Amino acid sequence: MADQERLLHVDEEGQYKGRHSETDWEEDDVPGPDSKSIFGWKTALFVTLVATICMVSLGYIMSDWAFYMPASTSVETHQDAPATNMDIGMNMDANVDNVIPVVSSAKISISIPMPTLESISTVTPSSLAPIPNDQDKYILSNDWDYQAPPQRREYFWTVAEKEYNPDGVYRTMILINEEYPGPMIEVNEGDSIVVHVDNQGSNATAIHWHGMYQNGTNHMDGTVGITQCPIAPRSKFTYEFKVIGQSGTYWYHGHQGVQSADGLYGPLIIHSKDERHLQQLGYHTDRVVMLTDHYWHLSSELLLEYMKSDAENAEPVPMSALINGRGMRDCSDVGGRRCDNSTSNVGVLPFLFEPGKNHRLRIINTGAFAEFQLSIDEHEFAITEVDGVDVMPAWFHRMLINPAQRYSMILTNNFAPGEAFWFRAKMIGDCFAEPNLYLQTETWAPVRWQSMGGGENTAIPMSNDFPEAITQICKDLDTRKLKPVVPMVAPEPTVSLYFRVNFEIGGWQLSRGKFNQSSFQADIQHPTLFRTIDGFNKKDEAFTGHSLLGIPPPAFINSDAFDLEREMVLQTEGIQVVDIMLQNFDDGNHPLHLHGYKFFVMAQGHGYPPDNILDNLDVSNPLRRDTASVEAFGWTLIRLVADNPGVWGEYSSQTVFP
Ligand SMILES: [Cu+2]
Repeated sequence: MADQERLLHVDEEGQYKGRHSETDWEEDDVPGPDSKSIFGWKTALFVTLVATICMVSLGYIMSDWAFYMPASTSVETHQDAPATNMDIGMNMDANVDNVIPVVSSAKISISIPMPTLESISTVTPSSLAPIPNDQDKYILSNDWDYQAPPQRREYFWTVAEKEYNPDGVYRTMILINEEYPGPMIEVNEGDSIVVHVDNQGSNATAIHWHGMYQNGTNHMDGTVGITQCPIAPRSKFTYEFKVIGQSGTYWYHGHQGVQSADGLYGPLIIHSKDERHLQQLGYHTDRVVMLTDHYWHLSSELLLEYMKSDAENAEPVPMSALINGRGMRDCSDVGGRRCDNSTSNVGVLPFLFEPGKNHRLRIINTGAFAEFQLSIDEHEFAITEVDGVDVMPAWFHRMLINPAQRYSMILTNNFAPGEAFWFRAKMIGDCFAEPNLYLQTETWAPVRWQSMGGGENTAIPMSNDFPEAITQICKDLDTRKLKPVVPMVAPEPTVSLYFRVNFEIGGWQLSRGKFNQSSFQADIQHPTLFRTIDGFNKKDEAFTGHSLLGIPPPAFINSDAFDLEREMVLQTEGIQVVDIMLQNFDDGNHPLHLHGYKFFVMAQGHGYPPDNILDNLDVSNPLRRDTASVEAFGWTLIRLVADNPGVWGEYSSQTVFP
């Protein structure tokens, strides 16, 4: 099997051939240690797809999907201790008496002037002076062995609270090995990732691997209440899964409550053996650039405030924008908070590039809520990757990136030695629910091209922003011109679904996000996956679908086995091609992320979808990705080849529940 076919499951004509389960691999396809077939792939392809509508955390909408495999399966969890001490953030919707007014000091109605070149230069002097650079860890080595035999890449992580000041202001964060952001995982396709998590924090936790197919390891997806119980404090859990059929830029993050907003995240990079061919533009250096909206309070506090009675879905407004976990605030302007902006972890690291060569930046929005607009003065850049899918280079001046999305950009080589420009990362503040006295929406970093002979360049950029108007509407970058390098025709749908995305105020004046009539409430002690496996093992017809028509239909919302109001489960049998029309009746943009898959983005728009939408789709090679937004009062049509057995969450990734 040719590598490209293997990668994307298409034949020479670009027709979809179906996903390879582990048992499809011939022995010489992926040499290396045998992997377990937890779900018993060999027995049958009896597949169910589940969608659950959820609403937990910083608000917004979630749903799950699941595929199923036959009875007589069991799931090993590597949990050392039973789940206890269920962290804030789950199941709190009906009980919000203990509200802590944590953000009240930030709600003051004045408008905030944008930072100017002068204010940036004076507020962030140390960004222009040499800073001890502890962030080389996000620069990928040119010596990486793409052809290395498959191997176990093993990591040992301790998760714990730490007082930290990413932008100068101290706050409690939840960090891995006291690093912020977390360590980079870098592997080849075909490797196994093994992460030993030791939770020394005060609350429960879990780690989700965003964008990983987890084909055969659904229980390693890291989604509390869907695929696992949370990892209790003082206990350990080992994640182990093999990376098959995907490559590119991904990330991991806490998936209990909104812990990624507390610092619990990092990059996950997968190299294809063909990476340098799939990427159509060559590049000399390769690095990860994470953009984060930063808060000064623990997410557990913000969550209580957000979910309380009468809050009406006013999402917490961030304070600062960070690049790779760093920013810089003027400590005299932070409302008396404990602040030190002279420590070596504060500031903005300059980018230094060699002229005459191309450079790849893997941009990840690791934030909880804000969409970022990104540009580098006078630098047109090519986008060459979207959520792990290599795309033909397309040129842009500005990038819009929503939470959990990734884009690779290539900077080309037409700049002179010694030149310097501003890299501008701006949160689109127009989409914030309310003014915030302390909000600094923008952060800048100098992009410097090495001086003659490779010498140091310490120039302060004097460059100007592009003249085009900046974006004030939150929605996805227009991706219609981004075409996957390896083409795939979107197959005809076998199932069509309509999800109404909305917020509704119910009892006790509680506002909750909904898909149709359902708002997810996780059962953290009996996750969806475990209940479903039990149901199949017992041949319970409520779970198998036999109770409906005597035979399970190809796809149905399973309201027999699951309480529709709190867990909307779409179940499929066999491989189905599922169209989902998401229509957003809320005034906020919602990035939606499906676990275990990439889907086709068929069309997006504002208002109501046109009546003839299905007649006018370009199915020849639509963009595939794992996180796409449905804009305020807009719609998005995605198409999914449901072929990955398991229970998969679909979430609004703004909740940091991607
Ligand atoms: Cu994810």
